[in-house]
Amino acid sequence: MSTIKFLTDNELPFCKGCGHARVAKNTEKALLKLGFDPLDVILITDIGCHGIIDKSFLTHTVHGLHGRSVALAGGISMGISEPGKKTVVFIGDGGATIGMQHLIGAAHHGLNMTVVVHNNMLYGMTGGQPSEFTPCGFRTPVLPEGSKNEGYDICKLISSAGSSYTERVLGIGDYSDSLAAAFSTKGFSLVEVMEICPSYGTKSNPGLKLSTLVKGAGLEVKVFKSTNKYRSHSIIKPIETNLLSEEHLIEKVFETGLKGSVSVSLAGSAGEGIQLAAEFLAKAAMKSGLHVTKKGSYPVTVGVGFSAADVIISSEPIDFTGISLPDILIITSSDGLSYARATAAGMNKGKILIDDQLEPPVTGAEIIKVPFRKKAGEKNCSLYSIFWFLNTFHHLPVDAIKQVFLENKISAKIPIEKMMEV
Ligand SMILES: Cc1ncc(C[n+]2csc(CCOP(=O)(O)OP(=O)(O)O)c2C)c(N)n1
Ligand code: SF4
Repeated sequence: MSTIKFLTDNELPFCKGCGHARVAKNTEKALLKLGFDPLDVILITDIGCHGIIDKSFLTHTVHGLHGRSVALAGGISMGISEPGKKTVVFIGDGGATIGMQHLIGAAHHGLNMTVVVHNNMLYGMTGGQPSEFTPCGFRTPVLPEGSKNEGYDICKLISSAGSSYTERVLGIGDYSDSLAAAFSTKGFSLVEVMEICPSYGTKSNPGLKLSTLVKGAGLEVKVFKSTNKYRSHSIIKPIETNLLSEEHLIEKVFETGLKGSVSVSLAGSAGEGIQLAAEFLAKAAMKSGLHVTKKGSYPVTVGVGFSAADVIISSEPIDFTGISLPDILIITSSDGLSYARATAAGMNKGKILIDDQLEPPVTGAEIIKVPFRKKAGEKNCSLYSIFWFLNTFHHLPVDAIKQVFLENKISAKIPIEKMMEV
């Protein structure tokens, strides 16, 4: 007997009798039948009761915004072109209502994934509001008189949009063969699992049987004929290279004596190269054999206002990418100063490197004024600040940042000597 498991031994997180638990168990059974390894499977869930299952799965898991799991899965499945990997989406009828265009688009373009719709005909997690899947007459706590509208027949919609395998099942007993049929279909497949939420659906509709409800709603329990098979000429082509391939590996070339980690926050203005400077620092650290994380923040109006980035470099693996208070805060403009003022106020140690034309913020950190803008101008002050930082404090070999700079086309425009001035 196989010792492979897809679910942890922890109790599943749903109310007693919730059909979502059966989906999880049938999914495990179907994946086992097909001989998958847990790390061959990427499970994408989103907001709702169905989504809290991801902590129980031993597969890769990604948790997205409500109704956006199919969109996330589209990117993931196109990025991972390795055969033998399986992208599975769990979504509720609420999420499918919100993200219906993603479902139709993914089916239409034959994106490689299986969507398992947990259709309990209401929004479970928020107390039983009706969704676009709620059948006529079905009562929910906020619709005690029963829905006056027909719900969507997602299987009809999706099979006509181009799904390669579409099936509706009643969410009782063993339906792992149906899931296995979908999981082993190339391109887009969908299984709609019909359920009644015990906490809201059953309470509002006492005595109602699932099969009676489904039949009464005119929803056929069957495999739906595909009206548009997976097309090799699909206008969206899978990405040829694998996002997980080693193609973009940055080789270690330099040595560093850094022990532990250093966190660097950069705060400046949009258009002044903050993200590029952070990227150069991150790459220089990678070339020095360190672990690195990099994160950028900027307003939705990307062309104006602040631009900020956090970089952690470390001799040890980094388990958390956030920086609440950095070891080094670099401020290159007044936008950056406004953005970083609260961070500076919280710092009781570390260093703040700030452009010498700015009034230093209130802080317990050491303030070092540097003529970033005067030396390099507004376009290059951020990049210069990174060179200045490494030239002065030597957390990384300066040759590492020089090499990153010279490998970038920016080096054709700026003489490296300019960056090296301290
Ligand atoms: C865009 C958006 N709208 C509304 C919400 C609030 N919300 C959180 S869970 C939920 C209900 C989820 O229902 P469903 O997707 O059917 O999953 P279930 O809980 O029934 O498994 C709602 C409306 C949200 N998080 N995001
Ligand atoms: S509220 Fe309903 S959908 Fe959510 S876990 Fe409980 S029974 Fe399941």
